[in-house]
Amino acid sequence: MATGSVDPSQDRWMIVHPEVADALEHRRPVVALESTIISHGFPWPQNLEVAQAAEAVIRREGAVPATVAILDGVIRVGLSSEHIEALAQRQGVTKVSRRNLSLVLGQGAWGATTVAATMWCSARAGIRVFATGGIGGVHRGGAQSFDISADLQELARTPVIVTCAGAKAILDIGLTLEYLETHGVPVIGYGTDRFPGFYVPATAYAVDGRLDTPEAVARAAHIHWSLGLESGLLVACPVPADAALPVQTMEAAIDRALQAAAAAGIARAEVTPFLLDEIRRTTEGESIGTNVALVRNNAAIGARIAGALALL
Ligand code: PSU
Ligand code: MN
Repeated sequence: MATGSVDPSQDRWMIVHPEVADALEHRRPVVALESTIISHGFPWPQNLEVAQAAEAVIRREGAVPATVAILDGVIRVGLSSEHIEALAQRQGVTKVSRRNLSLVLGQGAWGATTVAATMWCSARAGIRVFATGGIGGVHRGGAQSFDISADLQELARTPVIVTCAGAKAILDIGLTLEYLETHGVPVIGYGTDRFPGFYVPATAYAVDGRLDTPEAVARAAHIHWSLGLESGLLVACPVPADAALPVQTMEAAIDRALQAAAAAGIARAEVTPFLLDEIRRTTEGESIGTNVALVRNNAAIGARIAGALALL
């Protein structure tokens, strides 16, 4: 399998944490985590709590967590707890996707990696599983605005399993799934036939296939990559029922957020953080508990999949 991974000790731009490097070398399960969720997805101090909770869940499931971020112009795959705390407290950290990765490294700056950038870094380090909250997608009105997250292109070209709770309803879920279909990305429903809706366990849209166990997902990925298909696989995990939000609450909040974004002329990389922030404000933080619960759930499932993958 072509992984694009390089010898970490030879790498000028990427430092793999020794614990992560050791696990990879001995084929023990590793799960990557993104950092945009820390710098732009949650406010302080919940951002620190969710980052620590995701790592703890992965450890409890017997895998090694590797949070990915850029510190002082170097990609870090695996952060110390001091690094995580420093990142969570820091203001003005650049949101980094594939397009601006080299620019932020060249500046010696700090950067928070999106799903796209985290996938790319994971593959380069040899990590096969990555857990997040929700992926980016095609925004509502995307056919006109061309606002399509780079996360979708990355899923199309980078061989990493991504566990998520679906994509937020701020997006056009139908167009997002059309895009993934065109680009050959398997969309797997983890214990569900329907694509999950982030705050809610299900949307009206069907997945490509339902798989009910970590072993089944690992096997699907193994077959996919054995064939030489180079894309990622999206594993969509419904938010646990007891943490889900009422659909009406969310739809109303989303409509208000979209109107506010249009009124303020928000565009490009600011769109997603702006909408998430608006929703958080207008649901008076109610969405945060749901968001934390689904990240933990995706981290646990990711760790189990990594464990199953390590046995193949
Ligand atoms: N969805 C969330 N929370 C997030 C994001 C998405 O519920 O924090 C972040 C992820 O890092 C994702 C990014 O990769 O937003 C997508 O941004 P854009 O739409 O600009 O590609
Ligand atoms: Mn965008």
